[in-house]
Amino acid sequence: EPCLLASLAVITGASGGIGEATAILFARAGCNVILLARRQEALDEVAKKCREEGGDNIKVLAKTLDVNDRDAVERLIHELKENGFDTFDILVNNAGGAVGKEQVGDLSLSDIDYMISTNLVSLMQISQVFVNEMKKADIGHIINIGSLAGREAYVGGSVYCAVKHAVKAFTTSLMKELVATGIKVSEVAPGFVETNFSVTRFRGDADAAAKVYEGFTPLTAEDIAEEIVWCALRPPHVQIAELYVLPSAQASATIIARK
Ligand code: 8X3
Repeated sequence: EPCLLASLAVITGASGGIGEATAILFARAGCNVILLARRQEALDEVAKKCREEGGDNIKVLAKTLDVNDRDAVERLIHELKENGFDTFDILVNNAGGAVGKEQVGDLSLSDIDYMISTNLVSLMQISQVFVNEMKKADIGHIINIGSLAGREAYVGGSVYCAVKHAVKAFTTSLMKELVATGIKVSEVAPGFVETNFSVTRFRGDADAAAKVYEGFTPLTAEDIAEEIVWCALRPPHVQIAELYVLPSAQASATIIARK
C-alpha cells in the first residue's frame, strides 16, 4: 500500500472547508503539511488539529498568505526554504470561491476581478512557482480543485463558471506539458459541498446559504478531502487526471432530488 510518510503537502485555502479537511487527512496519513491562508488565527487552529493527527512525526507549518498578493507568492518558496522545507511533493490549489449570484448586467467589476484573480490568476501563479521547484526534483503532484461549475455553466454563475472552466483547461494543459516528467497533475471537481462556500456566495446571508443544501445530503469537506488524499496515494504509474464528485442526490447544478 503506498504511503505518504515523509511527503510534504502544501495546501492553499487551508483555514477552513475542503482545505482544512484535506490538511487534517494528509497529516493523518503521515504527511508533512504547509497550511496557507489569509487568517493566521484560523490557520493556527487547523495546525493544532494536524499535529494531533500526525503526532511528533510530522512537520506542520501555518503560514499567512493572501493568494492574491503576487509579491508574497513570488517570495513564498524562498520563505518556505528558510523554514527548512526544500522539496515540495504535493500542491493542493484549493483557495477560491464565488461572490454573488448576480446575472450579467448587474455584475460589479470588482467582483469579476476578485473571482478571476482568486480562482484563476493566483492558481496559475502558484502552480508555476511550485512546478519549477518540482521540476528540479523531477517529482511532484499538483491537485487543482475544480468544480461542477467547470463542467456546466448555470444562471447566476457566469464569472465563477467561466473561471472554473478555465481552471479545468489550465490543469489539462499542465498535465500535457508535464507528461514526460515525474510530476502528476489532477483535477478534483466537486458539486455541492456544505462549507462556507455558499455563505460567501450569498455575501454572508446564512439563510440563503443553508437553502442550497436543504432537503438532501450534500457532500462534506471530508468527503472531498478523502478523494484528494486518495489521488495522492495512487502508485507512481497512476495519474487521476480528473475526478468529478457529486452528492448522490445531485445530477447537475439544477437537478437535485430534494425531499
Ligand atoms: C462548487 C459549487 O455551485 O458550482 O464549486 O456546484 S457549485
